[in-house]
Amino acid sequence: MNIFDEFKWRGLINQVSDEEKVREYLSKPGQYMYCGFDPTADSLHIGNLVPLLSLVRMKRAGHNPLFLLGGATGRIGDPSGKDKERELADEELLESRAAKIKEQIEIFCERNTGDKPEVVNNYDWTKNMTTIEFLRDIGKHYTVNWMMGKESIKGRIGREEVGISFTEFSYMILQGYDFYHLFKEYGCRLQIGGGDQWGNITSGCELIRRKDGEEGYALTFPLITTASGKKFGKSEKGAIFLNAERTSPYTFYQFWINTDDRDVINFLKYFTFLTEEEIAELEKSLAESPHLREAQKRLAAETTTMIHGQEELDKVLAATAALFGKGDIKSVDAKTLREAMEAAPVKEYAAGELPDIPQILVDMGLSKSKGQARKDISGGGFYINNERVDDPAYVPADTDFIGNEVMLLRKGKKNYGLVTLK
Ligand code: 629
Repeated sequence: MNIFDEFKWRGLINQVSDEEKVREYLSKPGQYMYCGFDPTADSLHIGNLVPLLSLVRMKRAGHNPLFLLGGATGRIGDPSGKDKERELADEELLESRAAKIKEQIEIFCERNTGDKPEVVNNYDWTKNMTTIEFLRDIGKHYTVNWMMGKESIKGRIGREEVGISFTEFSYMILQGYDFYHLFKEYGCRLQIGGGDQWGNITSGCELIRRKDGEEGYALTFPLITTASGKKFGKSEKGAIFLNAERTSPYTFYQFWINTDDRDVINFLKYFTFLTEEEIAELEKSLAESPHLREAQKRLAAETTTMIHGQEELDKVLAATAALFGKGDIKSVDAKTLREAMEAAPVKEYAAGELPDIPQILVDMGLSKSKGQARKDISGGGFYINNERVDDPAYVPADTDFIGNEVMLLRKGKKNYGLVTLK
């Protein structure tokens, strides 16, 4: 099966410059294609996942995807989809973010293809270019008229309060030049990206045609929407990042497991490597026994392994099972437990200075007074590590501290708290 047709059944095609030619291009092995990522943060987020995965799909299909880091473009700022001018980021900061994203891309690619990715940085071929070269060799091929027709520019023109600087206006020329450069250097004729990138990508097709009379192709992915109308990829606490320090594997897993029934089949197509048959099976399960949430569980497991690896998934599954009833909490990894309990109150005490349990409940705000706490405990609604403790005078043993560092308290059904030792 041509990889283009796979993209099609997955619902990943939004716009293509020339469907027949792209299909033909991809019908031969070892073709080059690229997608760019600007270092606007120190980690990619799930909004980058479709293109990132698509490059990996290309590699698994025997092609040569290039992962482009926008060292240069990150210094300028893409106006696409932005309704106002952005502040320039500090150059040193951009460098350190780019290094982190590069590492992230490498781990991701190796984990999912078994092979190192080819990462290029557009700062390498633009940093020594002179202004005169830029204006004569590249700028001359663009008419301002054509540029003004692009969505990213149109949205900012005629709005005097926001406007657009010459810097951001020039962004599409830089991205266009990248495509030209990669075409010359690798014979790369295909650039992919989200729907917001259509103008920037076709800017490169234009330059390739004007300078060399050759053809470059554009392919964009649809914007991911959710049935509820909520913006995809955002939690209450903001974007879901791929970096475990920014978004814990537990939170990442939870994000996917909470996918709406109406979205889950599409998401399996967009965000996993599962085949059409495997997804059809899950679709059947969703129709027949939605309460089992098999499709969501599979989606969450696949995406978590893809980003964080099998070992992290196992920890998350152990924590999920223990917290939702079935597993043994003592077997849960302490770090994962803390991440899972992110929203719960935490109280830290010096090792020898642990107060009695009623006092801890008061300190945590789980009970109003020590008297109330004693009643809560003897009433049978208090748990340490999910095991009922009904003696208000109970003194925690060392073994109650998971990994020697954390003890999980629960009052009632779902009022959790964590006790940690200094
Ligand atoms: C130089 C820079 C290039 C080609 C691309 C670029 C980056 C591009 C951009 N992309 C977004 C980003 O960096 O801004 N101008 O965050 C982002 N992209 C992935 C998808 C996207 C897009 O990384 O294309 O549509 C999100 O899904 O917004 O030579």
